[in-house]
Amino acid sequence: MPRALITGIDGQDGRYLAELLVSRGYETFGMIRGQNNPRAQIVRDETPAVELIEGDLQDLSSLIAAVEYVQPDEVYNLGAISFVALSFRQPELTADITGLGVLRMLEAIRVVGGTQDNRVRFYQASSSEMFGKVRQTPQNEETSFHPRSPYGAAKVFGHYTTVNYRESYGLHATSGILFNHESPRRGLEFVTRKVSNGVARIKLGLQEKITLGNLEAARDWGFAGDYVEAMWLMLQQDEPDDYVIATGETHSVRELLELAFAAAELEPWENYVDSDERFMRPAEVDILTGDATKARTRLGWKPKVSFPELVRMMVESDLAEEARKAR
Ligand code: F7E
Repeated sequence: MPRALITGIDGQDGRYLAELLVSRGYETFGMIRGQNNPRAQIVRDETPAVELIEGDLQDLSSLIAAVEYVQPDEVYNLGAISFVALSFRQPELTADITGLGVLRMLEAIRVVGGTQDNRVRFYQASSSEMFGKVRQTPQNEETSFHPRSPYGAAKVFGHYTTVNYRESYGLHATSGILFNHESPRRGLEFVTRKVSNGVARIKLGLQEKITLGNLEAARDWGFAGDYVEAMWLMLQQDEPDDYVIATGETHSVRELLELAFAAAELEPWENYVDSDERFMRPAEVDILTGDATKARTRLGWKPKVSFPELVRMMVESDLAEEARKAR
């Protein structure tokens, strides 16, 4: 039975990836931080076969202990401060967890001997936020980085550190540069879920308006369930590499609003949405479009869920969930 260790198992991607690995016969371990972390219960309920272990990306000795205990064939490093807006308010914490955390995880693997004969395969959750103020469109694996937030800068550090461990120690270290990916499991702080949840609550008479920031921002939004499949495929390759994972389609926050309100038959959306400075960022990533040709040709990966399907899935899920809570 192959053995996998996932950091950030209690996040959106960790939960989808845990389900995928368990269904493929992996003995799956998930790292949980903090004392009595309430999110651990969600993972236990969804994937009882997963063994949860304590550990923290800020604490190298805990990572060494985790790698020693699990003896993993594959490590997926998904743990991070992942909310870009928060990274402006807590830049040092973001650099420490999202950036240095990658270095610590790689060191733990090296110290425990995982670099010998490529014994451990490592996946780093890199991000399209590294492209930031984009140098070319669409963005692929060769596009230069220009991060626009402490989060983006920390991800660039993590990305190059992963490449460096591949080149220095021959570690099977792969970096997946994933564009935005969403689902009903997305945190309420991210724009897609803030909108789908707000639409559901307005429909049910629980809320009057949604207050957002920059409505002109545009993203290449895919479905998280499709994207964890790409992570797994990357680690099944003989050689480690970097891969962009994206749909190749870009939509604005306005288009998201149009589709989400239409899915609940609330129109026009302008009646229910405000924009407020509070939700603007000191520097913004205006538009992202990914070119996943390499993933398509080498991994045989392509997204299955379209943007309208994704938005409908999220609104329907929030409608059901909010109605259940209101009963
Ligand atoms: O913002 C704009 C906001 O917070 C998307 C993370 O998973 O994807 C995510 O980062 C856009 C931005 O995601 C609101 O200004 C407008 O332009 O949903 P988001 P993100 O910043 O793109 C990348 C790939 C990651 O790696 C990150 O970890 O929407 N926007 N009004 C708003 N965004 C939020 N959150 N809230 C608003 O009210």
